[in-house]
Amino acid sequence: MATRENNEKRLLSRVATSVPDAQSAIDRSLPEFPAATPIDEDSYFRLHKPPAYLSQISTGVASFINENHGRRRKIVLVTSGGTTVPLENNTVRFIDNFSAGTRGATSAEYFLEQGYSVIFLHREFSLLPYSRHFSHTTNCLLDHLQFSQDGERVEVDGVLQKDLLSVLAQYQKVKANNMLLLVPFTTVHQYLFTLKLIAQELSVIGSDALFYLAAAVSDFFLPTSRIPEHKIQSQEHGGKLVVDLEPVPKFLRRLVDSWAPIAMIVSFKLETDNTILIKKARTALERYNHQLVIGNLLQTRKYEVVFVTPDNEHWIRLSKDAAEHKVEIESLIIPRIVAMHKTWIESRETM
Ligand code: 9Z3
Repeated sequence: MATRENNEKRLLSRVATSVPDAQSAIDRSLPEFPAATPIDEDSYFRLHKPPAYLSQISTGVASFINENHGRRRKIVLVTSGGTTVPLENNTVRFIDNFSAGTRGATSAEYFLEQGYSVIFLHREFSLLPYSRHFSHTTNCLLDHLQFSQDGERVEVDGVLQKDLLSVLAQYQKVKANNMLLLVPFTTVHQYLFTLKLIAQELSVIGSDALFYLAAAVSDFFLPTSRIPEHKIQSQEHGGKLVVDLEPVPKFLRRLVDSWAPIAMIVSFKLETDNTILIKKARTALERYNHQLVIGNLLQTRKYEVVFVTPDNEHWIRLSKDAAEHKVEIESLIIPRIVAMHKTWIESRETM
């Protein structure tokens, strides 16, 4: 088992998504996309080249699913962090978004606590389960380390001792049981291809698979055929930078209809205007016909979310007291989803 885990790790550790693929510089053989027509999901995958490392990810993911499902564990794909849209092939500039991956990394921990195995599809260098507690902004580890009396060892100070003991115990248990697989992405293009691949691999476990799509996915992208190879020069086009983006294909439709038709799918809807949140979440649910949309506002996402299902809307809120005691809203979200997933699996069994 350890060898298999090492093998998965070795394969995935060679994948560096933030390094641009200079080989695939502008490909003029690709037809130009019509500006006004939305690019549908099929043509996106037909007209764009998959990332070169995808077969490595495929091997790692297949082995992880095989082992974990063999141990009768349910598997959740958690997506996390923001996708980028490169403006140049040798990427100097790109469009990004705010997400640090807090929702995804936190949720992954609560799924693991519930006995799920987790494939963590995350923006490279964004927050990770467990290590997130000691990032450079929260509890910078170096600030809590000190030399032992003999100066030969390093010790953790009293402030962090309790937290570190608890996080380390959970992390080591998860590692020893090979329950967490980290898969990186950087661009929206890499995200879409990797999501499709993992969904197809997960289809072998049917309703035991759960999708929890918390990544902040760009709504717009620049087709490969229009990305210049080199850094855009400031004197080009009269000194202006005019970016003409296409809408990202509605990949959720494909996920629900064909990549993972039997799995339970949870997506997030992010808005900043509270008057449209529920309406937008319900539209997404009706359009894609999946099981749950969790609506959240940028401003309050850490304290309240709304579960939108075909026949219900239900707010989950942290009380003031809970928020002050640093209770995480994901500790309320995940047990509810796990219960819904159980019902989903039972309903599929009786079909
Ligand atoms: C979310 O709404 C996540 O909860 C956040 C988490 C990105 C707000 P943080 O990383 O933030 O914890 O700071 N994710 C989904 C965002 C998204 O792109 N949704 C699409 C949409 O709104 C649908 S897939 O249309």
